[in-house]
Amino acid sequence: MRMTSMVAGLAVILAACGGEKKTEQPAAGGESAGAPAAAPAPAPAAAPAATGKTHDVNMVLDGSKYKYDPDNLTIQSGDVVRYHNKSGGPHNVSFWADSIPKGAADVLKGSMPDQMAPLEGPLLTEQDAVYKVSFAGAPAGDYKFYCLPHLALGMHGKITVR
Ligand SMILES: [Cu+2]
Repeated sequence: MRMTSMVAGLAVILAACGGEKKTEQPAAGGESAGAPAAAPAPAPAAAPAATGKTHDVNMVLDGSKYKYDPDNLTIQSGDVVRYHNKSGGPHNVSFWADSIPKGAADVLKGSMPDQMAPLEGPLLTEQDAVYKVSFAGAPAGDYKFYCLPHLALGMHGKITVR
């Protein structure tokens, strides 16, 4: 009896593994069963859409300490990070060009709105203003960033893309 269920269990696992397939095709339409897909809108190759989770990072003045909270997080390529101007602003998000993976600068160029300079996000002055950075298509590795007005005061952080 025992043996039988073990074997059955194994078979299920094997089937699950064998059946796995990485489909990167965007599920366009969905209704077009049968009809040969007449080449719908081609997917834009330049800026892949963010498909993953959203992470929140607060930019705060905590006592006399300016910081990102959290200042260290791990995300997946395809995720989005939202930076919130909570207190002690203006704050911004700037990435060090030499502290991001190869190829990341090109991705961030397209996924950081309103850059003041390459890899330098705008200053957020309004309370609760949000700055969104998409990591769609971002290569894996560490992305170190800092707040331009508060770098000297130690306001910096790190995102690890897996
Ligand atoms: Cu700041």
